[in-house]
Amino acid sequence: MAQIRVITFGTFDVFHVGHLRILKAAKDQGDHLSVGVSSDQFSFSKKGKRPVYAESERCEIVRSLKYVDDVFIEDSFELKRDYIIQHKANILIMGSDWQGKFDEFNDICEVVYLPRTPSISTSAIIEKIRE
Ligand code: C2G
Repeated sequence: MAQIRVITFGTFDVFHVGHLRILKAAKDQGDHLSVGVSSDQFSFSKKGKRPVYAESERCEIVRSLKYVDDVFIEDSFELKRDYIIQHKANILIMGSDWQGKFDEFNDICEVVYLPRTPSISTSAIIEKIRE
């Protein structure tokens, strides 16, 4: 049977268990997982602040995970269709905070939104450290 290829995207800044769980859940949907890690510039344009960890460090962390087969830099929303095609993805996984946002790609792959891990986020961790 043909390999099922999964793709997902994220900033993965100050890597935490919510990130880990969605990557595991994404891999569980198929055989091969490609992860697009937001560039520092794209991340700034999405969130209005620079990530704590540089893109090279965020890529290094994500690449080292046993669930992850391939890592690349995500530069923009506009390129998402190209990334899905380049990586031959059959399924796009995103957390439920993106519910409905990527339904336009249903013509080239299955788009699945998985529940977020409650009560954990990079911003909450940064806030906690600040206190
Ligand atoms: N996530 C999660 N549970 C959390 C926090 C995050 O499941 N408690 C998931 C998000 O839903 C997302 C992934 O982890 O699917 C990465 O989250 P972020 O690093 O916040 O990614 P984001 O900046 O939202 O980038 O083009 C889409 C973007 O690249 C998504």
